[in-house]
Amino acid sequence: MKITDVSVVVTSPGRNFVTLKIGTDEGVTGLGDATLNGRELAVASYLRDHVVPLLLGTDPHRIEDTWQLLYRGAYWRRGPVTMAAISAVDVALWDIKGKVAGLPLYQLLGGASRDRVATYGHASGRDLPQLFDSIRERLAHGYPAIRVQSGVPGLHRVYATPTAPDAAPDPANGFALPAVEDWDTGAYLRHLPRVFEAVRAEFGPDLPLLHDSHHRLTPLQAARLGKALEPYDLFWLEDCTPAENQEGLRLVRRHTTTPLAIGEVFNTVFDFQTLISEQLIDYVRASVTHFGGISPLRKLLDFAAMHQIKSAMHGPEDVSPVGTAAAIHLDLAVHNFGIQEYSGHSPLAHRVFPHSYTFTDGFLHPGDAPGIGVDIDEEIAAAHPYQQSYLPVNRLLDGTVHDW
Ligand code: GCO
Ligand code: MG
Repeated sequence: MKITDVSVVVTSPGRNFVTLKIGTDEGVTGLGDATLNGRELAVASYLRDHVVPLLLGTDPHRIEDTWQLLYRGAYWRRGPVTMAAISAVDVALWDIKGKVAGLPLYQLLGGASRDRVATYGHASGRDLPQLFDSIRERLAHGYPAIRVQSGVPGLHRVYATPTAPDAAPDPANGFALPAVEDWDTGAYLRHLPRVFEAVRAEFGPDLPLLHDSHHRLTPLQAARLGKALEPYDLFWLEDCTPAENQEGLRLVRRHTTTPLAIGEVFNTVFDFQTLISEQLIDYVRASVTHFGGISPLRKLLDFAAMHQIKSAMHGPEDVSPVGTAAAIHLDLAVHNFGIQEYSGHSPLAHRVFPHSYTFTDGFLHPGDAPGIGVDIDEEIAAAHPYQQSYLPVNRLLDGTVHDW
């Protein structure tokens, strides 16, 4: 079997996605997700200009060899652009292998370890009434766990929450340039425990609640927040501090038993080496799309399993239905599954990417179509071309750039 044609489809059915399509001399094709939110065209070029020529004429069954060729053969290794490109190739080749075998991908990964995949959904509000309505709406969809994000008094644009009605016009004018959000760590640290006290009072002690600090705290501030949230028994506190400084989590761990989730921005096992070997985290947030694909992520999860650390794959809307499907197959198969983030996609995105996975009452299942079970409607995709779009940037009240 030989790879005979490879194409990169950049489309924007409501938001930008980059999809790799690999065709073979036996007519079997495979898809992979190469979407890197805000830097999509860099990955599309990395694939088109540097990877595609290396794939043509090769055997699509040699997944591990191709992965090692693309990782080591580039000389310059790691990084989000490189690893998103390699991920797309890896998943497309697993898709082909499943189709040739006539088996859904999870069967090639050892078969099902569970009947269905538990998810968590996003709830947010500028204030408590709005937040409570959002939690109720997620619960109505059946989500067994809820991520809670809140506005902060005095701030106008805060990550993952509605913009304040009295916010000044956005100088970025939509997403053509990065929107500028504002931040005050002290106000956030004082406010958040009160939010979770109110949420627990309203929704009771049992509902699994998650929160994402989105890389914004120092290790000491993260330790303080983790300790302050202990009475509210969070399922996890995510990205509590920029974890490139893996050793910084030692300080957090010394002060709090609030479970910690880290790693959506990481793309190789080395980014997790200390975090996992020293038991500094409880959940690995790496996604198939950004970590180099199925092949390396299953190895990472085996490493994590040695330390009773579980999976929690990144799954917002900017992981495409192709990347989502690949994740759900791995979720179903691995033993140390924790939870799957699932924001869903627009109806138009579902038309561009018809798929066999299902979302029912808060749980996902990949379906039993051969491979990853996703197709791409290139005609609809072509009707929705790429739109320049950036992630926001974050500034402190004195104007200093801060982690977003
Ligand atoms: C999450 C993430 C997202 C990211 C986004 C970046 O926990 O889902 O933090 O909100 O910010 O995916 O593209
Ligand atoms: Mg996050």
